[in-house]
Amino acid sequence: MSKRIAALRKIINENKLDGLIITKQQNWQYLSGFSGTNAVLLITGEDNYLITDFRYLAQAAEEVTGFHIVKPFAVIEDTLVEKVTELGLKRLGFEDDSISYHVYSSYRGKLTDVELVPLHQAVETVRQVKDTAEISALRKAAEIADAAFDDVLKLIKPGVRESEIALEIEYFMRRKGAQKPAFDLIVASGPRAALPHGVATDKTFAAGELVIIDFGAVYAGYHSDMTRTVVLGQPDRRQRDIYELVLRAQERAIEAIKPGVKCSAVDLKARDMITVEGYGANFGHGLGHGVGLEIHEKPGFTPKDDTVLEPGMLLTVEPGIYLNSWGGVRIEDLVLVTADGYEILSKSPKQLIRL
Ligand SMILES: [Mn+2]
Repeated sequence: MSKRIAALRKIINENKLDGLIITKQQNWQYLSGFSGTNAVLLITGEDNYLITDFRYLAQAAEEVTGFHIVKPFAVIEDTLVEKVTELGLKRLGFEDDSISYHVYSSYRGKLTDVELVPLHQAVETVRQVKDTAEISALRKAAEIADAAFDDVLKLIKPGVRESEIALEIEYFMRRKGAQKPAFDLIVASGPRAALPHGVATDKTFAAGELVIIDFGAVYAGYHSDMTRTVVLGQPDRRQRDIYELVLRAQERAIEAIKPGVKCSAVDLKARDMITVEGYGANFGHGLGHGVGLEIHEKPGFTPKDDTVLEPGMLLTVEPGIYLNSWGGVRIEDLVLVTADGYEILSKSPKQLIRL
């Protein structure tokens, strides 16, 4: 039995369940290996079932081990009801934030003598700690992004559109083996750099502007995430000062990362430094987030997340300062928690690059 299934069995025992249904795509992929888009898993104390539809039967047979693959009669929800009834399960856990009210109501109506127990982020909590196979996929996703950044720098100059840079990065990453970009690429220049999530537009670059580029690759299902801020020409005093402050705050936070430290404490390392310099209100988001099968995962480097770091956790560290109509600076790395500290998986240079 895989470690991942063993962790689920533990959740089943702790909650005194007869079984657990998994309805979130990234969670069924994590547990079974199945990468299709329609499935439900039923994990009992003894056995594992994957129900998918006709389109995916051959794919499931190829990708999945350790599960009975169940052919549906009609829709997968009805097949699940049949299976639960056949196995005589009486207390069934479900994922409370990945099931629609419609589907829940249908189960409620059809499984009249089954107790449905909501579980919150149970598999997501297991997924916080990555194993070696996951880390190597994440490492590769970060490598592809680093290569794309190095490649695209020569194209960033006054008159070029943000969207051309986004397209070039995406094309490069896919040629290097990425399945797709990790999210809609952020290329935000000049005043638009004040938008923390400024997806690339048709705006053209102008001399003297800061440009925030935030992107990642998906490799074998796993996401990378990195941000660099560059300047077109010579930076002025304020651009230099804010860049240096964000960089120092980022490095200070990264240096605090090791097993046993609370996520909130790492956030505070960067936030304190930025606040002391008077820009606390201009850093309005968390310091970072977990990354894996999803671009945003547990845990988070936020003031409220007291999760204790463990080896194998992988998070971004991305402080930023944003000033309306002026622009912004963000620097983001992908950082793995190791047995005695940290390892930075994104390798692109962090000094202010002048183009
Ligand atoms: Mn990020």
